[in-house]
Amino acid sequence: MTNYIAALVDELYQLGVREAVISPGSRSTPLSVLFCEYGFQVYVGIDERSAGFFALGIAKEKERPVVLVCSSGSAVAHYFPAIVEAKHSHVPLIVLTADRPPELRQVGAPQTIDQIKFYHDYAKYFEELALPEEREGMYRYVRGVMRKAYVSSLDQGYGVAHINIPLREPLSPDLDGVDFTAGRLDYPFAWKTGEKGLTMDSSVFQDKKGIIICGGDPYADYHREVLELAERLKAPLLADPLANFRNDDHPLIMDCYDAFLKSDAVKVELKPEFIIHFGQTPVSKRLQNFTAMHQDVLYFQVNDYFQYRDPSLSISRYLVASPKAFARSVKVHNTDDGYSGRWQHYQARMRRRLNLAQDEEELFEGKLVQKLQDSLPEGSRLFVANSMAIRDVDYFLEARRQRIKVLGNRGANGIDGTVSTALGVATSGHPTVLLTGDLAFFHDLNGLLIGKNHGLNLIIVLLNNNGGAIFKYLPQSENKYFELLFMTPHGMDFSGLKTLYDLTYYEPVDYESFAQNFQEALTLSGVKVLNVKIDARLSKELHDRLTNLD
Ligand SMILES: Cc1ncc(C[n+]2csc(CCOP(=O)(O)OP(=O)(O)O)c2C)c(N)n1
Repeated sequence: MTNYIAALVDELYQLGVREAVISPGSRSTPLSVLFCEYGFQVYVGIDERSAGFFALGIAKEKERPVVLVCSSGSAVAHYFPAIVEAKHSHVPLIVLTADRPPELRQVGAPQTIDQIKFYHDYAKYFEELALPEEREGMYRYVRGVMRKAYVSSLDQGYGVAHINIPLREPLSPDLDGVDFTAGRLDYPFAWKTGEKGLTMDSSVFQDKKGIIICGGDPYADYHREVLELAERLKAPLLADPLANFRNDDHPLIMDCYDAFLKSDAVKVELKPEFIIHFGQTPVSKRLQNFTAMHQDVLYFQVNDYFQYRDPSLSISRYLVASPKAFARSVKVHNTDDGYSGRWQHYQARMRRRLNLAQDEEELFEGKLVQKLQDSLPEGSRLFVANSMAIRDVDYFLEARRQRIKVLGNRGANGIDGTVSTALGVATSGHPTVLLTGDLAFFHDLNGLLIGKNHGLNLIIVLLNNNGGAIFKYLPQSENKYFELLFMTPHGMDFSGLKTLYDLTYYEPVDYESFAQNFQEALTLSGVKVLNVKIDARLSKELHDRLTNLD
């Protein structure tokens, strides 16, 4: 527990917090002792109500967040008046409340109340910490939580961040063995907003190898500026399918990195010195593994507002700034040192391999995505369901000069609401296609009624592998209950939808009939379903073969 809490304390100091106002108690022992040991300016207030207002006064004067630390139970409640004032007068506070571990909750343990989201909307940010664990990943995790608390207390109007901290006995930290550097990144996290973000010293990019990651963003208005930035920096631009950078065949645009970053040797060879990330967390899990592997890299995230997206626990700089303005503000021009060429080499090799899908005669998702890309009219919307559909688009939708918009629900990555969201997109009047697996489709069959009642035009390409085939790629595939609990085959005959929802229904049996049905569907109004039956076993084999470097 000692170094976990030490990392928390150190991170707050690195961020610029200097004062901690502590009220006495047992459960908060590791926090209070380690704030003292670190050398924070510690003040002690016995009554938490006064302590809260005292911290408020410091924060008003210093214009930086002040930490409050208290024990569990009613102590937490006494901060409330100061927190109310902090919310209404916009003063930054970081409130750390110690709590009992889960096994001591709701069992009549002393000094135990429900502290979860205790301050309701009076706190701008709440998070419950995990119980302390002494390992590197957890040190980085706890530092990440402190960053979110710190930035939340300052971003878009100052206010209160509340972190509830469960702690298990023994509670005394080991002061002989404490290491405050546990989990530190090579570059301490820094956060800049507005003007400051745009006037940062961009020489950090000068003559450095870097990559630009563009995650999904349905409202992105910065394609040109970011591509020009990539050109100036000679940085490969890793384009998530939902980022819509794949409407261009620019040589710096990478569109199949998920496949070639499978190789550890390639991950090592392509190590960058900086990363600039716009948009959401990319679909690619391997890209996350890549950033997690290179945590000593200067990793910038740039967004209009603070939304910490760091599942690989490696971000070192957060800039709250418009991506467009930020991209323009970086004036550095790098010379080509061959780094982007290495990416282009793997990109070309991988794309050649993925294109072998075109030789397949059996119906396979990869080739269907390629066929779909060839057939989508200009201006189309392609709404892609979660699970394998979005992964197949990530692999097989190549960057080319085209004007289509790819959308998906990657906020919570659910397989729910897929049909309804696609129908919502279709109200735009643009040709709209939904690419979905069968479980995601089934999950939202009800949604079809809105399409019928409102006369909406939507083509649904149903990749029907009779269940949740994504689980074939996961360790669950070895489980003896695999079919029952994960694959969940349903054997449903979707042709009944024809009469149920008065829609047009096709069952293409090969690529030729798929192309014909699709072309016809483009000319018809209403909802059209192309139920493409796929052999999940063969598909897995093809994925394994085609999405690996030869
Ligand atoms: C609402 C919701 N429930 C459960 C899940 C977990 N889940 C993720 S993928 C998946 C299977 C999806 O199957 P399908 O849509 O047929 O696509 P496939 O895996 O076959 O490509 C499930 C159940 C989820 N993401 N969202």
